[in-house]
Amino acid sequence: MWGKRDGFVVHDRAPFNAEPSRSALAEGAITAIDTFYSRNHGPVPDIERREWRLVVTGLVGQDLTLTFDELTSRFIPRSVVATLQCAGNRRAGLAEVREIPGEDPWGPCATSTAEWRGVRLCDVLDAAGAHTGDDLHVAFTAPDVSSLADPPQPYGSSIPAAKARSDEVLLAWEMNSAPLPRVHGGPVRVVVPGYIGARSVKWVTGITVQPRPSDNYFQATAYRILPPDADPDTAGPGDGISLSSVALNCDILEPDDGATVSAGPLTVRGYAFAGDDRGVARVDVSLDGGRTWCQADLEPEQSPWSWRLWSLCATVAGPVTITARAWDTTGAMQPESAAALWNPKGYANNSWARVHLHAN
Ligand SMILES: Nc1nc2c(c(=O)[nH]1)N[C@H]1C(S)=C(S)[C@@H](COP(=O)(O)O)O[C@H]1N2
Ligand SMILES: [Mo]
Repeated sequence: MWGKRDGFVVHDRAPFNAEPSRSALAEGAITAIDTFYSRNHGPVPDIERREWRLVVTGLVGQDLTLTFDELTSRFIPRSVVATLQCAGNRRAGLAEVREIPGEDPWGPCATSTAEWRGVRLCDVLDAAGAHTGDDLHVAFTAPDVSSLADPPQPYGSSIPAAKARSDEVLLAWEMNSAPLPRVHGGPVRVVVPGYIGARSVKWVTGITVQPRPSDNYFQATAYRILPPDADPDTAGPGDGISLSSVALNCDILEPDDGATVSAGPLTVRGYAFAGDDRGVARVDVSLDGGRTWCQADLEPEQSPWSWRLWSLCATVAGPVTITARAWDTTGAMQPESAAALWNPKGYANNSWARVHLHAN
């Protein structure tokens, strides 16, 4: 479906929600388009490039409407390698602690990395004479109507103006040098590197500069960390903690959880990602449940907005649990247990990664 390779884990067909297998995601630091996870809250729109329009409004000098040709020719294009990570990535680990009804049990592969090409959002804001001020917000709207929202509404979100004006935030029409596929937001999507995937609005058609965050359901009510005793069905706008930058995270991609491998040397591989203005500084791997640790080799940083793949050669025998944890450039480290992080919507599980295998 949607051009994804065999072996995809499809959580829902409509709306389409699917992640690659661990081994597929491990194939490269840039994720192939047929391997990139996809997260949708409604039907995938079908918009021709020549019909697409972008309207920039709100606190601007003058409303600005751009066609696809105008967007791509009036501003200087640039490319950014950036990782997208869904706030629901690794939710399955939280659901093991306590059930999370109504949300997909994403494994560790609701994250992928691409080279995005587009124009800087700040250049388009400037062309509209957008007001500046770090207390403002830039809201995005899209045409896909989600019946999962309460009440049903088109998808939308917002980011603070300071982030919106940062160089890395793009209006992108290419992914890995190919036209942006429909399922990933073609003709044009927002890419907000370092923030949860939910802010990278696909099929963007509206940008509004405003004094407050978006009141869209997916900004005001969903994608917020509620306290463990809250009822997510009665939570309303503004409840809980709004998610923005991605929490420091890592997981193991090879070997797969539950794998049987030959006893002896084994290469363990995975990813680590630190959101927004932090980087991955170190990844530790333990074969004894966290009593002792070895440092993994980090692949070179592709961009400040990208994950880092890591690997470690270990020697294994019998039943083994491999544990991994990352440290970021501020000296922060992932929390040990998913139990401590459990929240009713199952967001932002960044507890230590574990896979169990048998080596014989
Ligand atoms: N218009 C629109 N944009 C959207 C979504 C959506 O459902 N509709 N899902 C968001 C979420 S939660 C994520 S994680 C990313 C997923 O992007 P992808 O499908 O390209 O991987 O898109 C974001 N942008
Ligand atoms: Mo997401």
